[in-house]
Amino acid sequence: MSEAITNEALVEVSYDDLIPNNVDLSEDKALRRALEKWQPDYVNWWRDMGPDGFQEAQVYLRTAVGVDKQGWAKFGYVKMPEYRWGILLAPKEEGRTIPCGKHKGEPAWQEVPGEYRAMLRRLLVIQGDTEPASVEQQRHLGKTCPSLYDLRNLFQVNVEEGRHLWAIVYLLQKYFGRDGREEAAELLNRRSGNVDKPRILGAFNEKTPDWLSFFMFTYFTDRDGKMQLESLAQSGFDPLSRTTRFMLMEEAFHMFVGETGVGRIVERTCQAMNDAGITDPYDVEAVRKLGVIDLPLLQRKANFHVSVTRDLFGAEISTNGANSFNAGLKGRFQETKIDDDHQLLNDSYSVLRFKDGAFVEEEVPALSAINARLLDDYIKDCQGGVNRWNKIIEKAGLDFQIVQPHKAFNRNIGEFRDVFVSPAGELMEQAAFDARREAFLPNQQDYDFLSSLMQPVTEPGKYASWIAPPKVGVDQKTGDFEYVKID
Ligand code: BYC
Ligand code: FE
Ligand code: FE
Repeated sequence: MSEAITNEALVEVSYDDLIPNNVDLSEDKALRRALEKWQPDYVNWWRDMGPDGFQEAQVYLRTAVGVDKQGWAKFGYVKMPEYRWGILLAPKEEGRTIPCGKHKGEPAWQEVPGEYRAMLRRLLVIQGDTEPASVEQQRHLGKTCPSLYDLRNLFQVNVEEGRHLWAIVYLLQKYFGRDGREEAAELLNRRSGNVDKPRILGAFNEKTPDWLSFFMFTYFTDRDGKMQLESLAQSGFDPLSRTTRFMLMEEAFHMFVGETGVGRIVERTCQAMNDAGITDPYDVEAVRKLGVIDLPLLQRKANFHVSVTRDLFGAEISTNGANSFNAGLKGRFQETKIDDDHQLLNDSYSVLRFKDGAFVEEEVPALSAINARLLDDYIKDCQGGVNRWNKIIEKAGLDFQIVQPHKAFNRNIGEFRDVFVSPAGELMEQAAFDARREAFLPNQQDYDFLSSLMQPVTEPGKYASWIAPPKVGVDQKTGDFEYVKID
């Protein structure tokens, strides 16, 4: 088939042209050989598991060919399998030192410290695994896009997650020899949602069945990406710090897609309700008849995505977390801006726990609460966009607020894994929770309704009934720009 030919053709091309990079790829023979072996498998994976039905489409994408202002945002039409997945690291900071843990103040490592090799590899593999997983989760969405603008944004997110995988594979292959190459191969072998070879973390095996899920995912779950990358950007292993600092620039766009996506849905719903004279947000039947998404359903979706994403922070109190921080492999959110000794041997941190049938705030050793603290920072970071969604509802004169559920709601990892609480935080018996589950989390009727709304709109400048147009186009393009040429 033509795929094999394409792959060979790609391998023939100069790697400097094919893979924009600032890591002297052309000078590093061993690394080039490893990447040349991995790249055709990657392209095959992309063709099998990437966006279904759009491999030949011309998509108006941004490609990063350098880390400076000129190289960072080059727009143009490209077929996704031919996207140039650059390997780009943030510029080296001369004299950078390890910001935290027991090696604080020592020069940042330019090579893998032997004693932490296994720990570091595990962090890289977990991070790397999420990137292709999200592409797999989103691969069917193109067929039901609400507009060409949204379709293009989906694909931009997808190719950047693909590039994030490249970024991690670069680190594995350059610094971890044979086992790095094996892990790089495994990253292409696991599959989201597959019972035999699932992706590593829970949330990345969930389905992303509709566009509301996609927007909630990019708002809430890509934000876990942001927080974890922020924590790895503090790493004493300098190549990891530089890699993740560049990834964070792309992450901002993913969260923008999520925030504005949900915001445009909220806007459209409020507008349709006002036009129809509906004032009760809970008059769901009337609202759904307008072909828009009712606000209580948005809340249930948020409850789901928020709780599943909080599990990605690991157990609140965690030896793994303590060890990685103490080793200087990862730091806290904005570590260098925190005013303390950055070693935390004598500090404590207050963690919400469930003990003897009640919630209590307990002071625990700060080192063991590294995950708890990042989760707290994440919850704060989530609130801004939620407030902006609520502003839209308030401006429309409707009485409704989207809220983040209680920390213990619907958790499968950590302190609250065995507790049943409502989104508002009331303790419940399991039976009572199960009886209310359909009010707390998206139910079958919700999914059926959403699925009925998911009809593709591919005429330039047109939008599905349930979402408002964006305020501005991509790259200053105007309303009817053809972001994706499908034929
Ligand atoms: N599901 O001490 P524990 C992104 C495992 S998202 C399944 O509780 P630890 C992106 C854990 O692996 C960012 N298993 O937690 C977003 C361990 O297993 P082992 C991804 C889980 O290790 C959108 C055991 O439970 N990056 O980039 O301190 C689109 C006990 O672990 C889960 C990272 O996460 C779970 N939810 O913290 C695209 C950064 N939670 O080793 C991309 C790298 C825990 O005993 N990873 N376990 O078999 C880490 O820093 C840490 O591994 C975690 C967990 C924060 C994930
Ligand atoms: Fe990513
Ligand atoms: Fe992302």
